[in-house]
Amino acid sequence: MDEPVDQIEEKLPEKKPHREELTSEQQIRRRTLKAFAWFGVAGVIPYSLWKWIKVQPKEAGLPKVFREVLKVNEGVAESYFSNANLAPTFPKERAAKNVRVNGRDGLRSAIDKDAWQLKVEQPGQKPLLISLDDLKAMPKQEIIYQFKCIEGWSQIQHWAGVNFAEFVNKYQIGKKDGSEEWYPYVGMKTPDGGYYVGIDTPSALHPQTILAYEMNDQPITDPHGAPLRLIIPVKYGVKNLKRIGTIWFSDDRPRDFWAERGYDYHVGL
Ligand SMILES: Nc1nc2c(c(=O)[nH]1)N[C@H]1C(S)=C(S)[C@@H](COP(=O)(O)O)O[C@H]1N2
Ligand SMILES: [Mo]
Repeated sequence: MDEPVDQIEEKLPEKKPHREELTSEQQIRRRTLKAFAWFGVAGVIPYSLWKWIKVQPKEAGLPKVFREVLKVNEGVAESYFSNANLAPTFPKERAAKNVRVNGRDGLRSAIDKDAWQLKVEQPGQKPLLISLDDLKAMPKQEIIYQFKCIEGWSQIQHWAGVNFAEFVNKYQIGKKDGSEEWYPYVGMKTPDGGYYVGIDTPSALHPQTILAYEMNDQPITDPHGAPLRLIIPVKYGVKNLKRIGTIWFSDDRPRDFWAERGYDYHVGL
């Protein structure tokens, strides 16, 4: 469902009117396309990303994410930048059949997958418990992309699950009580606490971040993190936590298994 940029442009009026004559929707569209051009993102804006941009809060008529991106250009700050970049995707045939397994921390004890529930915590609020069926009832998003481990291997893999930004939107989590302000960090850990990661919220909200329950069109197997794992293409493998037990939002940087062992905290691509 990719909508090429020139198709978007075709929908603009033939004769280019002055800015004052453009509707605000058209202006946002133009400025958004310009913001993309700034970063040299070539050719195509996937339709899913376009939809995502349109629902972002606006600041001075420009979706906030691009306002933030432009601030980066102005030399101010930082990681919303990654939201303008999409990991390249591949046709299904390219996906590996024998998916590599790496890392069993937090997976060594058995879990009862039928009893499993995702716990979501947020400061000052009662934890939410969400079942796999609740997640499966949401729209399914697939991705076939090159998964990269910091140890030097990579593989084209096929995952599917729930878009993380849609998930937080549905459950109305991630923002500080009664405000539009996001908690800066998301933490995730296995049910036994044996593996844990911290992620900056903008990366978690990147349109390709998924809470995955399928690999190669099948339920995820135990060594790959059944019943639910994180797939976050803007980060190296280490952040793609398998067997999620708890997700929480916080002001403080959550503990991170590999950061505690000397890796860079953000390990972004
Ligand atoms: N629970 C848990 N998740 C984890 C790990 C781990 O040891 N335990 N290893 C990480 C690392 S380093 C990588 S490269 C990927 C590997 O995912 P895979 O086994 O599905 O290839 O999982 C990540 N998530
Ligand atoms: Mo890894």
